[in-house]
Amino acid sequence: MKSNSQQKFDSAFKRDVHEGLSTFPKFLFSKYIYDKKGDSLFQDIMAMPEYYLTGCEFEIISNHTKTIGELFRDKENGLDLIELGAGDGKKTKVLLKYMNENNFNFIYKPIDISENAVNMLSSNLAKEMPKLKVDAEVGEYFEVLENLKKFDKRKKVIMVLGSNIGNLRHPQAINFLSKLKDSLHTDDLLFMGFDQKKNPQTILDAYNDKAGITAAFNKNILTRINRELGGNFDVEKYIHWESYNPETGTAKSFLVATEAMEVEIEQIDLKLQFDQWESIHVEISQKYDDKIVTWLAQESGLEIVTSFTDQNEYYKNYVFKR
Ligand code: AVI
Repeated sequence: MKSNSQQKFDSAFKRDVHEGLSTFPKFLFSKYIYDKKGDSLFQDIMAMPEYYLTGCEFEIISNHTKTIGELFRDKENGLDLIELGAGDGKKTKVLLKYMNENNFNFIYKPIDISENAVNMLSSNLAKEMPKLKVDAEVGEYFEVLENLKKFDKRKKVIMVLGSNIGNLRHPQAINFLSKLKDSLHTDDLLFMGFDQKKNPQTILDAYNDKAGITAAFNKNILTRINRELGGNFDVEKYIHWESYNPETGTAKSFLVATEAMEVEIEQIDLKLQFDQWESIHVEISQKYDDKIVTWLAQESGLEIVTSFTDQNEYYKNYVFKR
């Protein structure tokens, strides 16, 4: 077998899995949870009573539809409404409906890494709002950001909902926000959801539901490695473990080996040894407050225009400009 540095992989998935599992402590990137099964488990998570994020953002958008919509409006040339990580579009539809009914001249451009999600959303919108102009795209955020440059002709509003930014560490989040800033012109806006710091128990419950849906969601990454990379993880022998640090606002999820095990992943030529209780770090879900968001904005060259919150102040949507 070649040494790590000499090994060449024909996909980012192979390279990342090899790197993450050859390192100590072991880690995997949460974006790889999302295959067809992962998408469907995430839909189930969003419908769980413990996962308050979706309901809070829906409440915010529903209670402030007009104010948000009118911030987006451009009377002269219309606008392009670009949504990164659109998912099922449930929350966005409230805004789309308002904009449609109030004669906004706009194109809705949903972008998601999941082809499945994009196809479902497009056919859904075609049925529910036949007059809406939709131009959907499948892709990774950063690749798509490059393509955004072609939307330079008129006002552009970029939306990133669901506190998706929370799955990035602060340096990556600043990098992401900076790239978004680079694609904004003076009148363009960025509308983004940030889950807020709150009672740590509420956060732990959201990521550690009793029905075990979040556990199944995280373990899906091992199932995917087994299926796509010829791995032999005994998935049942790992438990899902959630932690939340109220000082930093970081929720972290781990998969923990309940016994010492050997694992082989054929396609990346990797033999692994797990000690009993050894962990794989799978995901971070960062929680924010105004101080952190203000700092992130400053570091990225963005200015906060305004923000909207729900009754419990669990969640906030911020509007930024460059
Ligand atoms: C997509 N992302 C913002 C979710 C979150 O809250 O971090 C993913 C998730 N992981 C477990 N539950 C939900």
